[in-house]
Amino acid sequence: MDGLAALKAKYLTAVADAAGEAALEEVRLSALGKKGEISLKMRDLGQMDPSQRQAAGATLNALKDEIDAALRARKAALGDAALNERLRTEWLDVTLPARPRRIGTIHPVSQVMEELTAIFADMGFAVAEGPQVESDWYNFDALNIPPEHPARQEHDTFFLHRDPGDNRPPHVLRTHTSPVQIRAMAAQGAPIRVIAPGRVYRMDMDQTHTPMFHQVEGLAIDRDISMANLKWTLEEFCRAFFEVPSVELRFRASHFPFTEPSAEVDIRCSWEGGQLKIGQGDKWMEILGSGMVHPKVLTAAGVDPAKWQGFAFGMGIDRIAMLKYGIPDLRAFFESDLRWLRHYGFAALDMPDLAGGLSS
Ligand code: 2U9
Repeated sequence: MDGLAALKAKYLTAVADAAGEAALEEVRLSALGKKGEISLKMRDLGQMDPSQRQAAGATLNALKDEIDAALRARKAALGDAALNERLRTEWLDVTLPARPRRIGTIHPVSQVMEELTAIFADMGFAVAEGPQVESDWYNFDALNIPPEHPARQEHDTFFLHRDPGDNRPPHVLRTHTSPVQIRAMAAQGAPIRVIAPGRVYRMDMDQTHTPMFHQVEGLAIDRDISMANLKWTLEEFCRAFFEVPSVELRFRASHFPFTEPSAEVDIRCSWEGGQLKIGQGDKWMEILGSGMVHPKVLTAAGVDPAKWQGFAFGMGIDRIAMLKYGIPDLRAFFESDLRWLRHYGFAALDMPDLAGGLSS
């Protein structure tokens, strides 16, 4: 049994040098495995005579036990080191605040309503609200829209069902938010400055029209309000809303039953590479309608047109939302597609205000 001391030194060194559990297992196999060096020496004992075998057997067994013990100790040490390394790297600070997770988003229409409310509030306009089901008096008569006017026809307006013989005046889904302002004037009188944002309904459905859409209308009545005040107000609004340093508006004579004179308003813009720029360029785009409130409308709302006068305007919220945020398809607004909402929606709690930059 020569060389046992060398064998012992070789394996104890190999055990100490094993860098990981796999290397250690290789050392175990080459020493104590079925064909390992120590195991083969054990097998050789069979060829020895009994006296030699007894002495060599005891030495070999002691060597085997010693290597086995070294292997176990090294294995335990490697296990401890691996655990310590995991404990060092895989830690969790349970005192950290929870990760914010967006549960939902603010619809572009809601965002734009908040934005225009902030802008007009800054100019002294209050928000007025009213019913979406209106009597035809508030929706049409009070606004100087005569019975034969096309907007009153069955195919443009949603009329509520009436049983045969029920002769109460018809009710409609409001076709504009103007009745809200009739109610506000009737309740508050003049002077008054309000905007009326909200849902309106018209029997129309194609690429650019949905049967329900959103409008904002504005009304300012005082002793000496003029078209000049209207123009300044609309310019201020457009500059703040489109977040550009300056805008230019162009008034084109038009006709509405509820305003006299009436004007459609275009904004200077450019279209380059499919990109709309507001405030510069050589194109004009219609964005709203406006005018001086018709004396008959003031009278219907209980305001004396000999003492008071003022302007009104109206615009489509969905359309200005599409223009500002580059949203191509109107109909997607009302499809409740979560992917669309996540893409075009706004973070909750990001309330627009003028000081903080409206949509930043
Ligand atoms: C009262 C008196 C007058 C509101 C006005 C317009 C012109 C107008 C359209 C814009 C696009 C409707 O959404 S749209 O299709 N509106 O052109 N609206 S003046 O005039 C009023 C409102 C209330 C008491």
